[in-house]
Amino acid sequence: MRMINVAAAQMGPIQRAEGRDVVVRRMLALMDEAKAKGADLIVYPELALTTFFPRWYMENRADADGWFEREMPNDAVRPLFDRAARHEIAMSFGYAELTPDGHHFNTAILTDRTGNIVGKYRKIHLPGHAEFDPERTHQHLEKRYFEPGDLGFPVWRNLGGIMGMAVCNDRRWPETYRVMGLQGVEMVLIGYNTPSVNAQKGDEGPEKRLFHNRLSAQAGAYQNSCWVIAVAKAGDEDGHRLIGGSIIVNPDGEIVTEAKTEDDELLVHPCDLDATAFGKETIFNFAAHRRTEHYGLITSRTGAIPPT
Ligand code: CDV
Repeated sequence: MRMINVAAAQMGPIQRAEGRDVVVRRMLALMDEAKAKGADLIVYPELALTTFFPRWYMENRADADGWFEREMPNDAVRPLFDRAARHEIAMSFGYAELTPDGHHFNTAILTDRTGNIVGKYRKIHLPGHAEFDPERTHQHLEKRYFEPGDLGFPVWRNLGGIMGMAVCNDRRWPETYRVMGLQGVEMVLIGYNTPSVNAQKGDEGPEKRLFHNRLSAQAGAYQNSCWVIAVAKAGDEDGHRLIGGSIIVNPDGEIVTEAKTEDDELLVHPCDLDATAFGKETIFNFAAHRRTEHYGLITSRTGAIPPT
């Protein structure tokens, strides 16, 4: 058995006025709890250091730059890196990245047990819109504030396994998991901020949204025979509610633990990476069963074109 004790660190709401110092203190408390419970890896959500700012429209795009990190680690998050190294816990969290040459990404990083960054992923599937949309009950301006990620879906060897990352909306797309599956991924780490109500369909509330969250993560795990760790930022941020429902899903697609609150809440579960082998060697033995000669449309066509 290759066991990794994984801590999914769901975070409750972060208000717009709250600074990174307050947030990092909460993240440290979750990390201490994870250490006390024997965790090897702690996974925090998408945009873990700030409120989910893409809900706020800023006429001048540059006014949003205060939400972005210009280097990683920086002074604000150094305590996280130091504590993780002291506890010998690997960690992953999401943040808004502003590169030295002025590019904006919705990014997640992965460290090893010494606090060294071993992996970086930039969100590829950006939901929402770029301009203010009066038709929506709330704004979702990721297409205004971020560029699509430019790093693909890499995987890394860490803690004796093969790990990949995705960010929020990526989890709804089978391509996300399959590209990592084709690199032998054994564990996919995903943070999310999902509004409790669909901005374009008021009767799609938290129950349906939690169902889609489970459906996406469970399908991705099963169809690629890997663990999926899906971690929410949840609760009421300045009157805008986000779903909780953080889950750890095993390579059979079964949920092994699920968050009960919309607050800071730690789920810890022992994940055996060797449990990924059976599915990878049988029903989802890609080398034996995939028929790439029939998959061309997946990469040659973006939108659906029905027959005339
Ligand atoms: N942060 C996100 O990517 N949120 C989307 C919402 C807009 C649907 C999600 O897929 O959860």
